[in-house]
Amino acid sequence: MNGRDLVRSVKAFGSAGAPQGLRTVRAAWRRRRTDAIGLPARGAERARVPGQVQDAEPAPGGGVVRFSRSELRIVVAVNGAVFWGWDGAGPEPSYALAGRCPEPDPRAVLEPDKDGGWRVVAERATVMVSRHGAVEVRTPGGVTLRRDLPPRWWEPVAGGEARWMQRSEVAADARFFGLGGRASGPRLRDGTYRLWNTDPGRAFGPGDDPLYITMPVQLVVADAATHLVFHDTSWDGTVTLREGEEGAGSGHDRVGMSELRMTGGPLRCWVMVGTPARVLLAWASLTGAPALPPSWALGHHHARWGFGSEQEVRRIVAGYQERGLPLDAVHLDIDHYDEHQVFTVDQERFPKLPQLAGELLRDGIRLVSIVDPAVKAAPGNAVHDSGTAEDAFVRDAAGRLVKGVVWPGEALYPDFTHARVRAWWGRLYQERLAAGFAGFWHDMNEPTSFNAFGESTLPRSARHALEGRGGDHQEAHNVYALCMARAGYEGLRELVPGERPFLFSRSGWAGIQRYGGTWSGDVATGWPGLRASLSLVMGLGLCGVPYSGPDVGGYDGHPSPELYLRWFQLGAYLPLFRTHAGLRAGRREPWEFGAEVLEHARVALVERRRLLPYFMTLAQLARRTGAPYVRPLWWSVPEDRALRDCEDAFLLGDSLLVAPVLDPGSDRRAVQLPRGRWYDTATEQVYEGPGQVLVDAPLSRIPVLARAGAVIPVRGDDGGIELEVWAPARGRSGGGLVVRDAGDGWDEPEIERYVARWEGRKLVVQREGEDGLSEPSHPVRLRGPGAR
Ligand code: MIG
Repeated sequence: MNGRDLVRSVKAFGSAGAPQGLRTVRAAWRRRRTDAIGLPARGAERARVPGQVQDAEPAPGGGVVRFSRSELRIVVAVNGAVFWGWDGAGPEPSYALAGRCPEPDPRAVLEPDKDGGWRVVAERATVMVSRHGAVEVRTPGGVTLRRDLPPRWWEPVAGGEARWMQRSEVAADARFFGLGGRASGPRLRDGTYRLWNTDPGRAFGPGDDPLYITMPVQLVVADAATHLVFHDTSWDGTVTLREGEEGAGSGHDRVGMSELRMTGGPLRCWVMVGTPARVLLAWASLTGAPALPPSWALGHHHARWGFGSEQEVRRIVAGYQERGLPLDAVHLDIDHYDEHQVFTVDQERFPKLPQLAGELLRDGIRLVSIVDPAVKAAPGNAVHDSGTAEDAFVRDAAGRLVKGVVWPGEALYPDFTHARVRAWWGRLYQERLAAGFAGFWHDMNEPTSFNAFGESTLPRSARHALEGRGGDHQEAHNVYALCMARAGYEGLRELVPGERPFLFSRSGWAGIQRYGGTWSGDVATGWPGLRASLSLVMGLGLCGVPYSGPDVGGYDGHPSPELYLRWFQLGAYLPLFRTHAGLRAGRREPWEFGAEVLEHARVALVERRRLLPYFMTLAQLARRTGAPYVRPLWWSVPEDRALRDCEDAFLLGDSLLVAPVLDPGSDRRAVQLPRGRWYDTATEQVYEGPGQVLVDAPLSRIPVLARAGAVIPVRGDDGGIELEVWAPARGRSGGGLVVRDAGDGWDEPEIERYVARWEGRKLVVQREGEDGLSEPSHPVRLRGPGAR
């Protein structure tokens, strides 16, 4: 079967021709056969718990507590994060860590506790270990945030990887977030969430789980403190969550519960305690600062699967230009490949790609290319041949190449867990650069194979290098896309040292932010899909991945004009603002939905362009602090219960509150406001928080509120920065940061700090520097009634 046939016959890989039942049986059989050879049966198992405490041995930052059947290593690191690992597990090796494990904090010491237990007291958390191996994390004030019961292992009697289970209790008021990109969040309700990156094979909605990016990362928000816990294990597993319940009146509290079951890998975790901002800062210092996108990547992107030719790309670009609609990037999907083979161009339909790229660039528009990992299994194809020469492709336990089926037909999978393979792959981007591409869109990297093995990925017995340690797909699967992103990112850094790479990836794992962002995958067109796409962006942000966004309009089908517009209006305030859809879906250009939608979409596009300096500031702050651009309303007040449960609005940085319309037929919506004064940015109407208010949401716009006192960098008519200053309430002051765009290279831009305050009846805006206050470096525009 070649790629063109596939496109014709496969809508999604769930409908490849044969009846579903029969195909599943056949595929399951094939997989069993493959894994039967490569994976020995587990056979009988023995259960184990740590047993009684024996003794302990201090070491820098903590020490080792020995139990009769296991030992626990605890290290408090200098960034305030606490590590512990059972059975002697240490923090390294790890695919999540940005570099070496941070140094131990010498001030943290292991000391005996009551009842035969031990404890480590650190600046931000105390870790108590009971004599049976329960591990408790407390705030410095002594409030319990999390209590891990003694873990349990099941070991195959004949030897091999142990399965394990870790049950934890959290406060009755705690709420769970994170676990990667989840369609039903951002608040993770009671249920079981799987940790296995998965292409659902069709457009997904809120009920679909897992999706492309899973991570054993939980952010737990409770009155006493917020904590992030990361179980650094890439194996398949599940997390079962049950929120607690606070006793009303004299009733008893019921604690919240999280139960992690893993099919293998080390039982080790990191815990970070503090405010949400502190926790994300510690997380970024552990797993790496989010890559800073080039400024153009913060603009508007337009994609579709099936532009099909250079003429069509030109027609779309002209459509934007004739209507005066801002456009910053055009993405080419797999239909521009030759026979769906990655790192090739169909010369018939895209004969002069470099020339097209040059023309677009003169108008400030970049070309972005999709990059699929699987390589057509066809000798004579250059990528196949150079990969073969490098011995780059995944093999099975018997040493045979593992073949999957993807768009080019039978295909091989580079083993990105090998440094040499990553280096080879990274060099291939040279072909893309020569073709004129400026950015990269990694797809199908869960990795996906069309049902060739019963699940839509490689057989679990497939072998991987795992940086020389050796192992199989059970361990490598979840980090496959992370390693592919590393390959692309490092390759681009070598090929174009002067420019920040732009890449975003469908799949990923903890640490993917070091290399780029992501997008929501094939979100189903419909109002539930719109809601799911916001859930993914917020949830990923809380896992340390700040740059993402949905397929505006949804991936499949035909959105109604209203749905398209509401999605467009939301997308305009998300880090990745991209219209995109699948091969058979309806069009997604803003002018395809009637004159009214076009006018409103234009307003959203123009506003996005005006806000670019603010987006650049947020990108810079994300890199420096780990704080996502898109934040839940409770970001700086996690103890506010009403905000903690609010999922349909978000803060964009510190200054703006965005309340998208997520339901049809609305022209007003309720907004839960954090404390303080807020202005409707369209009408300047004043609202006072905390509390719920009703705000106008006509078809022409979604409500965007500015925090009183905010100083927001925006693009003025001449292209320079202006400061939009929203009047603080009388007697109060405000301020804001501006991080200027220093080009698309590596220069460190200056951070400008502004304060806004009343001097009598006059609103004064000044720049704060080391030697006092000075005139602002940009023109100031005062906003809010009574400000001028
Ligand atoms: O099997 O490249 O999520 O964005 O348009 C589908 C074609 C493969 C899935 C991606 C989607 C992309 C599509 N791809």
